[in-house]
Amino acid sequence: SHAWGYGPNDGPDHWAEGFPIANGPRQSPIDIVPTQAQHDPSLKGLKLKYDPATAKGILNNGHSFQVDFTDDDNSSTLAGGPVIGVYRLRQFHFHWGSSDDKGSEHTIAGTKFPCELHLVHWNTKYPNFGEAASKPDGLAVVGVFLKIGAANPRLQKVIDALDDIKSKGRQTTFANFDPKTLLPTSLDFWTYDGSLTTPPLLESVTWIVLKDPISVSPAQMAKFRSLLFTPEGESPCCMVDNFRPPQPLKGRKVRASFN
Ligand code: BO1
Ligand code: ZN
Repeated sequence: SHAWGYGPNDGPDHWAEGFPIANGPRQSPIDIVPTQAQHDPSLKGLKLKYDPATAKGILNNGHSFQVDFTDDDNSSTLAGGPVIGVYRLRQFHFHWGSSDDKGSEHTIAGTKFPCELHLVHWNTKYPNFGEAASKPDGLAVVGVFLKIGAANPRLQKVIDALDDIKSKGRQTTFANFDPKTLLPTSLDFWTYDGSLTTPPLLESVTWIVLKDPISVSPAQMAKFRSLLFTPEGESPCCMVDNFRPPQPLKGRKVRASFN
């Protein structure tokens, strides 16, 4: 079957069996080597416009947890940066490790962070997320690293919802939340053409990886790690190490918005 996960028998090394694009030319994540990135002064500033009223729900999908947004109008959008046109926010989610020395998907010159936030947007030149997800310019994902430090009060509303979605398939309402509050002060970024980092691994993502991390405390990370990959009634398996490692660059260029 094509059931996939992060374990020894269904993890990233097995994904190509069901999803041969896993070995394609523009897979994500990658190791970003800042000295190899080219500053591109023609890149525009990122324009993020998020309406807290579009936050809808929070779901444990068995691979991560995601906060979903209504995307039936342009209330919450990304424009500028490397993209042409307007992209709508669909959801955000995280990837993290079992310990603080791993967990991010992108790495910076080999440095791993304990967690990475992904804000997932789709190009409004297509009718919906599903159609956009198969187009080369269909999706734009903003990646934000988390580093261990002070407790992040802007994460607390998300973290306090996790008790209610411990197991796979659980969901609850999540209203009135502005994801812009999760971003660092500087919107300096690297950008490259890549893919979804989970099956179906579609090569449809313009990646926008922010240079500066946000903080998360050890206690906050512990709450992420107390989620379960498993549904109620199965032997509990903690949701940790839900990241794909860096993939071959295969001649792609990474551009920087900053010097
Ligand atoms: S990621 O940001 O590259 N880690 C990523 C990976 C997979 C998805 C999204 C972002 N998957 C898609 C699912 C769709 C779902 C959509 C929005 O996320 O394939 O079925 O509708 O939640
Ligand atoms: Zn992701």
